Amino acid sequence: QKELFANEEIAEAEKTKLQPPPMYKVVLNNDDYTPMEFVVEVLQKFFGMDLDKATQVMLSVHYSGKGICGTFTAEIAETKVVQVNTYSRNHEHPLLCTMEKA
Ligand code: TYC
Repeated sequence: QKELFANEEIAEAEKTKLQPPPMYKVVLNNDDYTPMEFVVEVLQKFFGMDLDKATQVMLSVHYSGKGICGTFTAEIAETKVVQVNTYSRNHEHPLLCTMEKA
């Protein structure tokens, strides 16, 4: 009985296009040259993190190689990637922001 209702809901969602949009992780990649303070500034400026959260994420990228800044729909994720990479290049830092399917 339960499965029957679940299947009905899935069928209904498909019919009425209620599937959630595909989501993408926006990823910050480590490098040896970008100053830590600049990465913290980027995380605050483009991802709305407070100083503590931005510092945590920056250090996690620094020690592990990569870190997730957030998960967004395709259009928003693409915009974040372009904003971060443009801002970094304008400040002559090699900081690299990428996206991957969540
Ligand atoms: N590894 C850099 C340094 O030691 C800091 C850094 C952190 C760079 C995170 C990029 O995404 C990054 N100055």
